[in-house]
Amino acid sequence: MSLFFNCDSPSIWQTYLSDPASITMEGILIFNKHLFFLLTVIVIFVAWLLFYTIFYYTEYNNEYATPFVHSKELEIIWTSVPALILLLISTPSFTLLYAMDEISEPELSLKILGHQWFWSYEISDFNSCQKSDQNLKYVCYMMVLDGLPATKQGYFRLLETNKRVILPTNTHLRLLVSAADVLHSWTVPSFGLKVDACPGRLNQLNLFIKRVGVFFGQCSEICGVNHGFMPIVVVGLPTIQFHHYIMTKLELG
Ligand SMILES: [Cu+2]
Repeated sequence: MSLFFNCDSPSIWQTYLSDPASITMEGILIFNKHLFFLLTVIVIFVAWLLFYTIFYYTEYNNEYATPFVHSKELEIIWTSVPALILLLISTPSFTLLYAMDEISEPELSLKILGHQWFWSYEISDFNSCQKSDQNLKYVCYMMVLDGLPATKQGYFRLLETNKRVILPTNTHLRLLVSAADVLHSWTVPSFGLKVDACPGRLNQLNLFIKRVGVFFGQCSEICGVNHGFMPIVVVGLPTIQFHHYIMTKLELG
């Protein structure tokens, strides 16, 4: 099976957000549309007001200045209307924020550790992991394409890693993020996730991948000279295939 199906890599001159692959990202997209609508209405209204004032209140049209200097009603309106608009924005914003923090019963935990300049991952939720050293621990470095043969040049430049993180779809996942040296940030736009990896601190995230695919991300906290060269690749597999992968990895099957 090719792992290149439905690639969610960024495209050239991409200006819009990535296609959502998690509930969080779907929420972010809906909120983004909501904000964009409000923003467009406000920009059109303010621009109209500005041009109207410039064209109709020039000294050519109005020789004598009016004695109008103050209006209490106007003050009340232009204070309360923006306040109401902010209230209108805050409701879905807080809903989304608290929905992201919602702790569900995770079926799997992935430990993510940022290093200068690579990511290391660990899955140790399986009984056999405790009994032996057969746990799923691996290190993901960026793949340098320059030296590869022509047949393998189809990989994404600066986005591919030597190993891909394999996670099940339609499963509640918990991500535990930390760093070994300096600040990093584990970011995958398709999941709507971005969490700082701080040394000495453990950050927790919830993830529910809704569809199969290959998702790309990059470190998003400046962490040194090779900050731009520590990408993240996550493969979302159907649960049954994920189980098969685990069984083969742990030599249980
Ligand atoms: Cu970095």
